[in-house]
Amino acid sequence: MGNLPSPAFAPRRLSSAQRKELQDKLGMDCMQFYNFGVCGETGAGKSTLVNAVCGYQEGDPSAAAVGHIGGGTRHARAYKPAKYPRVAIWDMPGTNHPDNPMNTYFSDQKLCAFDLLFIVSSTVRFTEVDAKLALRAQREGVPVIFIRTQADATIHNAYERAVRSAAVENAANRRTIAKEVRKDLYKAIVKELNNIGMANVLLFIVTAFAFYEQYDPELYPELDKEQLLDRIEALAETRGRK
Ligand SMILES: Nc1nc2c(ncn2[C@@H]2O[C@H](COP(=O)(O)OP(=O)(O)O)[C@@H](O)[C@H]2O)c(=O)[nH]1
Ligand SMILES: [Mg+2]
Repeated sequence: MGNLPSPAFAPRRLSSAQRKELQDKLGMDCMQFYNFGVCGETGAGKSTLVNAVCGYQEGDPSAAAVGHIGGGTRHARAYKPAKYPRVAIWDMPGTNHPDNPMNTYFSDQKLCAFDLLFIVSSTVRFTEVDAKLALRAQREGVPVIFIRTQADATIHNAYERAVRSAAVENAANRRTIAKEVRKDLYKAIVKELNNIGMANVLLFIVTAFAFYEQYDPELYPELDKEQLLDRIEALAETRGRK
């Protein structure tokens, strides 16, 4: 499903005055960096995913704060992973935050200036706000990729259910269950995306924990980790070319 989002050159959409304003107000460099915006509800797992992509370990002073109940990220903030020199990945405020009214979120957060938006969810359903945001982004020419994160929890639940019903006997079957869960999630989310008129967008199913070297592949299967990182790298490289 989905094609490579065309490497839209966001700066073309912006006047030099707008670029200057973005630089001055947000510290956003539209010329040298490929700016990814990570959007979604508070609690979806945006900050955790930003840290995972950047390779920040728990407690790293550079890392985005995680799990701030009720608060969450109030202002957009850029993180620059050392391994991708042209990438700025922005942890955006929750799309359901009371301080961020949904009908002005797109313009308030200057989403037009981003090269690509990730819409992150930890459930099968995307909220109305996220769906609207994605549609608006498409209309404005900003490519969107959907990410279903926290899939490890879904896999764990399915595994526990299977163990209780004696459908599995040993941990080796966890991999089989992970594959089935991924397939089911994919199917269910693609259906959802079709329902909201977003057929033909990319979807990645991930767990943030699999981005770390010390992860246990039995507990946290890789899922679409490599595909997501490859995509980030490939898109960011387009920024370096004339
Ligand atoms: N099991 C699991 N938990 C996660 C994952 N990603 C995030 N979480 C947890 O979900 C909660 C919310 O994550 P956070 O990154 O703060 O969400 P945000 O509000 O969207 O930035 C935290 O308790 C995280 O530890 C994941 O991939 N797997
Ligand atoms: Mg956050």
